[in-house]
Amino acid sequence: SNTRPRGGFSFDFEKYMSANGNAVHEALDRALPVCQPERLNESMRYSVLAGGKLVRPVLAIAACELVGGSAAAATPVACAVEMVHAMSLIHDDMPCMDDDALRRGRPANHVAFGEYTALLSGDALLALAFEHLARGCADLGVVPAERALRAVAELGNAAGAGGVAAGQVADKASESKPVSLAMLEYIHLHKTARLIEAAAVCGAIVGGGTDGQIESVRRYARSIGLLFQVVDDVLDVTRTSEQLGKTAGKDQAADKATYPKLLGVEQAQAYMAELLAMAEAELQGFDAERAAPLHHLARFIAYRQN
Ligand code: GRG
Repeated sequence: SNTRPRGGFSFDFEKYMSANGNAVHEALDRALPVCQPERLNESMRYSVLAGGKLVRPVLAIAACELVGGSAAAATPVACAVEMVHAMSLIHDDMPCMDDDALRRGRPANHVAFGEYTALLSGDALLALAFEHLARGCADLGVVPAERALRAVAELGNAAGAGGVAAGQVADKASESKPVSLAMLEYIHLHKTARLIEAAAVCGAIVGGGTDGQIESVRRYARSIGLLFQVVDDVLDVTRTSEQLGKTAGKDQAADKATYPKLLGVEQAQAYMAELLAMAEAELQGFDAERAAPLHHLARFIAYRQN
């Protein structure tokens, strides 16, 4: 996806994703050393270091660069957000939640390490996220303390009762019940979009963005976060059987509310286009070259095929 837009510069999105993804992977590897207690640390490393697409960390870096910050300044935020994401997946797969034995094509954390270790490695990852964010910003010396504190507060709100945990409670509580479009939107805005939003917002905060820039980034990320979920729902209906074979087991429970079920496939697809347009509109006020990664990321989410 090498494109040469109006500005005359070229931008290679795949290269951007893999270069930044590799850097984040190395930083996460350093943040999670193999140490005592061995089993707990192994369990934490198992879920953080294996196979995630690292969309949230790359988004944090891109938002930081959008407002003129360096990728290095965003690295603690990028790692912290991925730790929160990984712990949410560990807990999500546990028997008291979705009870999934597989994650990213291999045994879920509680299957590989046992239930209490999975629960505790999730807890430890949530704590480490904030330790790492605070310590990482302090050690770097390029993020003013006031900005680091704002990022800590943003991530805390996103993970907790104002965000992911709230979305998950609402999701569980509405299982096997009729779900309104407003409730479906509430669930996805909290369970999925809020952490994506926090990744971008924290990136823009540590990058030195103005309040106006940070709020534009927030609206951009909220739209792509919701888009991520609508696309997921639509792919679930439109995926060909050949693609289904590759992702067997990923299709949703028959009784789960989805956008295509509530809106119909065509209207759900129209909503996807609307969310993409809303996201890209937020980037208009920024330097085109610096905004290129975020344009590509939005389209990557909108046009993915599985
Ligand atoms: C965060 C404090 C706290 C508690 C967790 C279990 C729970 C409460 C929430 C569930 C959150 C959840 C599983 C949301 C779905 C998020 C989602 C869209 C995951 C898939 O994201 P990808 O595709 O995954 O980025 P990879 O595997 O690429 O990392």
